[in-house]
Formats: sequence, structure tokens, C-alpha cells
Amino acid sequence: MAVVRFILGRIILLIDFLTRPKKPALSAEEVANYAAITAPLALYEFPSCPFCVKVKRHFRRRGLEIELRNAKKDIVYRKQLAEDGGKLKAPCLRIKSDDGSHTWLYESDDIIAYVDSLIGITPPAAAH
Ligand SMILES: N[C@@H](CCC(=O)N[C@@H](CS)C(=O)NCC(=O)O)C(=O)O
Repeated sequence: MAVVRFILGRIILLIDFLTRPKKPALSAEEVANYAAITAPLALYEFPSCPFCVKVKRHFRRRGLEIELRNAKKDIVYRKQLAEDGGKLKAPCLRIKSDDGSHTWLYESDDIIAYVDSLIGITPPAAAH
């Protein structure tokens, strides 16, 4: 099972590499603005997890540089994710508040919606 997971993970990384979305052309002001917005954020990830890859591709598509923390390899990040976040599950976005406390946001779709909301992009209203 571990071998199958390993091979699938490699395939996911290869497909991601071959089809990686282009970064948008941002003005210097947008780059500085986005850097300030994303400074309090860190994405806890398992690098070959398809949900993590989806989120990272979205960051790239938007031109967002968000710190990545490999919770598969790094035992400190792994412990933080499990104990402070509450679940050893990825992706998870750690959001630092002004008072130094952290909020942990799980679910790839919620992370995508959250970062979009930070840069003023709201999802289209659902059709009725
Ligand atoms: N619905 C979640 C699925 C995330 C997920 O299943 N991640 C896997 C890695 S690919 C995981 O962390 N599994 C461990 C667990 O569920 O406890 C999302 O979209 O983020």
C-alpha cells in the first residue's frame, strides 16, 4: 500500500510540474500588498497530497507567496499540526492573528475561498 501511495504521489507531482499554472503579472504595488496579506499565513502540507497540490496551484495562479511547512517530513511542523491544529491532516492553513494567537483552517476549498477573500476575490453566486 505504501508503495502504491508513493507511486501515486510521484505521478501527482509530475503532472503538477508539467501543467503548473502561470503566475500572474503583478505590479510592484500588488506584490507588496500580497506580501503583507500573506505574511501571517503558513500552509501545513504533505507535498504529494492531491488536495495540497490543488491549494498550492491556486496560490501560484493568484501570485500568492505563502510559506509552506512540510508536515510529512518535519517533526516540529507535524507536531504543531496535530496538537495545535487538532488533526494530523493536510492541507491546513495556519493564520496568525495580531495578538499572536493562531487559527487553523482545514479543507482545501475553504483555504482557497479564504485566501481569495483576503485579496478581494469572492466566488460567483450560485445559480438558482
Ligand atoms: N477534504 C479534505 C481532504 C484532505 C485529505 O484527505 N488529506 C489527506 C492527505 S491527501 C490527509 O491528510 N489524510 C489524513 C487524515 O484524513 O487523517 C480537503 O479537501 O482538504
